[in-house]
Amino acid sequence: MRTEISLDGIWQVWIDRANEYPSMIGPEFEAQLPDFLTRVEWQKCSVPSVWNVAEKSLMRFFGSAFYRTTFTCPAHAENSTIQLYFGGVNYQCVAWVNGHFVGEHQSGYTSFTLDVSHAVYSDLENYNELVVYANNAWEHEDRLPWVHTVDWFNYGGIHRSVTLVIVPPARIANFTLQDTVDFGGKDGEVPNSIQLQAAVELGNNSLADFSGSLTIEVWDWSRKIRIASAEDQVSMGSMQSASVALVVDMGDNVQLWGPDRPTLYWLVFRLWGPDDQLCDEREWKWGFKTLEIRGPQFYLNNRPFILKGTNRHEDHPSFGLALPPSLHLFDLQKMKDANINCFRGAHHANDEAVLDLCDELGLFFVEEVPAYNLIPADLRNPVILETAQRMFAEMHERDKNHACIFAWSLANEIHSEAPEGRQFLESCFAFARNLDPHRFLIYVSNKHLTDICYDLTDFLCVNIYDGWYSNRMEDFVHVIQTLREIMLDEDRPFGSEKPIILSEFGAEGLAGYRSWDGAKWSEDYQAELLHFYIQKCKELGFIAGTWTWLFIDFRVDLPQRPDGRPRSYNNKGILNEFRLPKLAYDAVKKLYSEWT
Ligand code: ADA
Repeated sequence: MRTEISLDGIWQVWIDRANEYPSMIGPEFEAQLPDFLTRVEWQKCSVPSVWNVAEKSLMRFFGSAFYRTTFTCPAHAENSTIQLYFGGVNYQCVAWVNGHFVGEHQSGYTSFTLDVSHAVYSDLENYNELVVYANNAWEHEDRLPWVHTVDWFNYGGIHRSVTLVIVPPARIANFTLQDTVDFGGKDGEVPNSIQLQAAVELGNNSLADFSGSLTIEVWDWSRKIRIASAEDQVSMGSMQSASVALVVDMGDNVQLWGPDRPTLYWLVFRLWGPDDQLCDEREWKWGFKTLEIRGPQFYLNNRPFILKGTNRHEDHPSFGLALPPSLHLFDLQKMKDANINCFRGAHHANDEAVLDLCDELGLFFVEEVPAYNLIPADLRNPVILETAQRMFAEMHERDKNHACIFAWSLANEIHSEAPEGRQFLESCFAFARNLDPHRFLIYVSNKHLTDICYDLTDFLCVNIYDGWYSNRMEDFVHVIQTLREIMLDEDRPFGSEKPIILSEFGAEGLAGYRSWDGAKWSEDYQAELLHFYIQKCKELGFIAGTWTWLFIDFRVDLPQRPDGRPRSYNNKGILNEFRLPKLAYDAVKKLYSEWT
């Protein structure tokens, strides 16, 4: 049977302070490994963690580190595939098990799996030694977003969980879920029918042929009852795979998922062998819903829906990027308390725990590829395009079955007013649409009236900082109204009428700085600006939602802009970095509670 064993805990680490191993090292390093392991002086560290918060000298260390731990395989792992699953390493990762190279991966925020079957000890009771190399250097042209300065911190290390996975020979390799909630074109909140489709990929990693069956059960865990099921026969040759499409008619005893009532159903997939022995089992929590765009509005489960949102970076002074699940829960609960129903993970794939919590709490999540602030030279670079597409594919593969996903965002503030931006986005949209024909695809723009790509996106996401970096806060209204007029008047340059949301707007509010005259940098000014923007959007009547920038203050690394980022922090959070509320938190909470 499938087994997952967490390897999180206290590991050993050696920081390459002298930059002896500055870049990609691969299989050839194997020969040096035994000497290396005895030569260097190891320290204790936690995994997950980032080295930057461990000590002052490492805060701005951008380079390499080696991690080391040991693990045992359970006895029943014979004939199984043995994998190591990494939740996230920033940025480049190379791994060895018992001195044997087992693989490498490059991407700061997406998860990956390495097959280590060939390297673990055969008796499976011995201690196995795992060595991991991580490098977050800046100088590589193909490392998104680190191709140039970005407005968040380049933390380094194994910043998410590591798990040992024992996969049985006959396995449920993958599944992709889709539901059909049919209201029959009528108003009302009760659908005529609900159907679940599951495209399941199976594998037979043994020398014998496989014949058996695949079942799916849908459980209402609150009532402890099974409410639907389906099954199909399966046969696979030795070392072959198979695809099975299961369709489950759910009848009418299903509650739909949404922020007000995030009802999840427990799906249990089982693969049975010829004499009904259980070979493999996978479980998932699924929320049934229907999301539509009708002209300038979103519809959730057949009712108009307004995105009352924010943005969030994964950051904390004590944890850096490696936030524990309890802190994710704290943040997301404070969002719910502020009547927030959606947020964008700025500007990259988040920890899986975040999406699980969004499913459970009823928060829509927008997940983004870190194609950030790319300039025309970047956008012409085929290596960067390939990296962005690979990152989308990895993000989508991991998170495609979450009820909370509202949209996939393919870029943020790239030069989408330039032909190179158009070319880049056309390629990214085509690539993403091919992998995901159903969910909303967007990019986030700050090019306002000069943007030439709005016809590509399912809805407009506009970043505006009038009243902070330039102009007066009132000036944003003209931009939004003009966008709307262009959309309606000039033979649909956007392709069609579509929702417009304000995806970023805000002001720096230094926590604790109060001002009788509402001076900039004060909490008072920040609250006033957010209040003005949200209130105006409500009055305009055609804005489909707002995502304030942003939820928490976060660490940045812009030494060339010390005046622009006091404390080396971006202070536009409505909470400070220790999650204490500013005046703006209460302002947003009140405005969102009144926006119906
Ligand atoms: C941009 C960018 C954000 C942040 C913000 C700001 O819109 O998308 O990452 O840098 O500006 O605070 O200026």
